[in-house]
Amino acid sequence: MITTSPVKISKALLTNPPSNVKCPSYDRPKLKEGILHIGVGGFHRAHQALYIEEVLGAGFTDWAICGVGIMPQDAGMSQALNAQECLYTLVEKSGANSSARIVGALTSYIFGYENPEAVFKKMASPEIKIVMLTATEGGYCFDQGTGELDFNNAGIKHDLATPEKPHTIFGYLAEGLDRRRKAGIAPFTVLSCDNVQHNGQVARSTLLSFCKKRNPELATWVATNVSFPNCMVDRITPATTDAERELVRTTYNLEDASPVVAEPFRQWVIEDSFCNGRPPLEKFGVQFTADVTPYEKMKIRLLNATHSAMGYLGYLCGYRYIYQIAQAPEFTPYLKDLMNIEVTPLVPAVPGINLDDYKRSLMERFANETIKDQALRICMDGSSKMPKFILPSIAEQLEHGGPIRRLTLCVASWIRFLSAVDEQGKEIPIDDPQAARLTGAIKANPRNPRPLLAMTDIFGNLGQSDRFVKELEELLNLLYDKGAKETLAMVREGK
Ligand code: CS2
Repeated sequence: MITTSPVKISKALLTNPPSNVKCPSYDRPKLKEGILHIGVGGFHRAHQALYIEEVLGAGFTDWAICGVGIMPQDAGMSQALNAQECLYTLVEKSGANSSARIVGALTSYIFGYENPEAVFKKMASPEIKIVMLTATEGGYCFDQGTGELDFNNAGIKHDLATPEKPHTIFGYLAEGLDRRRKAGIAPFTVLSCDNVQHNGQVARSTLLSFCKKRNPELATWVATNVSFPNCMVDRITPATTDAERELVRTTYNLEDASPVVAEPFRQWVIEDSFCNGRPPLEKFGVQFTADVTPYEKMKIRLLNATHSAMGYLGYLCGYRYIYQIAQAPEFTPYLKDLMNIEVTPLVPAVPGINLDDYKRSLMERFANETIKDQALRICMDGSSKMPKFILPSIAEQLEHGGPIRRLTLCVASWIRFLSAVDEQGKEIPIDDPQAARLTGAIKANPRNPRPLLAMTDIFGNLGQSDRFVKELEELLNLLYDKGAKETLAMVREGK
C-alpha cells in the first residue's frame, strides 16, 4: 500500500529511482538521435522504443529517437511528453505479474502540425539515419482498388498544394529527403511499422507516386537511393486512459500523464536492407529475414483479423473489452473456426513457427484480462483496417470457392456498427476519418450494403461477387432481425 504522494515523472526521478521501477542505465544527455519517428502513440512507445531502449542500454548510444506528431490530435501527446522530458512509464501486465520501467529512448518530441520546419530540419540532419513510421493503416492513403496512392485524398491534395505545411507522412518525407538530396547528404531508411502487408513496398510506391507529382528528379533520387525494408510488428497495446494513469499512480507511485500498458509478448521481424546503417537490433530479439511476407501475412490475417471479428460483433453483443469477448463461450468456437477454416489455408508456411501453437497463443493473448484492451480501440478506422485485415482473405477464398461465412459476418457487423445505434438504442461512437462518408452511405437504408460496396477504394471489386454480396446481405439482415448474439449462434452452428 503506497502512502506517500505520487512522484511526477522527470529526469530528477532518474537520479533517485523507485526500487520497483527499472530506469535507464545510460547517461541520457550523452545520447545522439539517430532515428526520427512519426506517429508516437502507445504502440510505438511499447514496441520500437523499447527495443531501442535496450540498444541504448547496451552502449549503442547513437540511436535515440526524436518523436514527431503530425496530426492535430497529437497536441495532447506533445504536451504530455514535453512536460516530462519525454520520459514515460511502460508497464507490462499478465496474470498476477506486472513490471514497470521508465523509458528514456525518446529524447525529444516535435509537434510537426504546428512546427513543420523543425521536423524538416531534423530530417535533413545527417545524424538521422532512419525515419520510422507508425502512420496507421490509413496513413498510406492508397486506393484498395487500384493499389495506388489516392490523389483524391484530401491530405495528399493539401500536401501537393502546400508543401511547407504538410498533413501527411508524404509531405514530410518528400521535403526531408529533398533537403538531404540538395545538400548531398545520404538519405535515411524509411521503416514502416504499420499493419499493412508489404508495408515497406507500400511506403515506397506511394511515396514515389507522390514525389513524381512534386518533383520527378526527387522521385528518381529516392527510387535509387532510399531503402524501405518490410517488417512485421506485434504487441497488443491498449489505448491509454485514466485507468492506466491510475494504475501507474497506485501501483508504482508515479504521476505520469502518458504511461503505456502492454502485454508481455512482443515480436519484430525485419528485412535487412538499411541504406544508412542501423542499430544492432538482432542482439535484442529482433529477427532479420530476407522475406517478411509469410510473417506479416500470418500476423495480419490471423491476429488483426480476429481482433476485428471480436471488436464489432463483440461490441454489438454488449462487451467493451477484448478479453471478455475472447473468454466468452459463445465467441471462442467462432473465433477458432474463423482462424482455422477460413484464414489458415491462406497462410503460407512460416519458418520456425507452428501455426497451431501460434493460434493457441493468440487466444491466450486476447484473453489477457489484465491489459483491458478496449473493443472500441479495435473498432477504430474500420475503413482502412477492413481492406488490410479481412477483405483480402475473402477475395482469396472467393477465387476458389472457399468458405467466407465467418469473415463475412465480421464485415456485416462492421456495417451494422456503422449505423451508430446499438441494439438498446444507444449511440455507438464511430471513430474513423471516413465516418461521415460511411455513415452517409447507409443512412437511407442501413440494411443495404451496396452503396458501401460501391466504394472500390475500400472494397476493391468485392461488390461484383454475387456470392459475397448475397451472404453479406443475409447476415446484415440477420443482425437487424435476430440481433448479434443469435446471429453469432447461427453462424457458429453453420446455419
Ligand atoms: C489491432 C492492432 O488496431 C487493431 O485493430 O488489431 O492494434 C493490434 O493490437 C496490434 O497490431 C498488435 O500487434
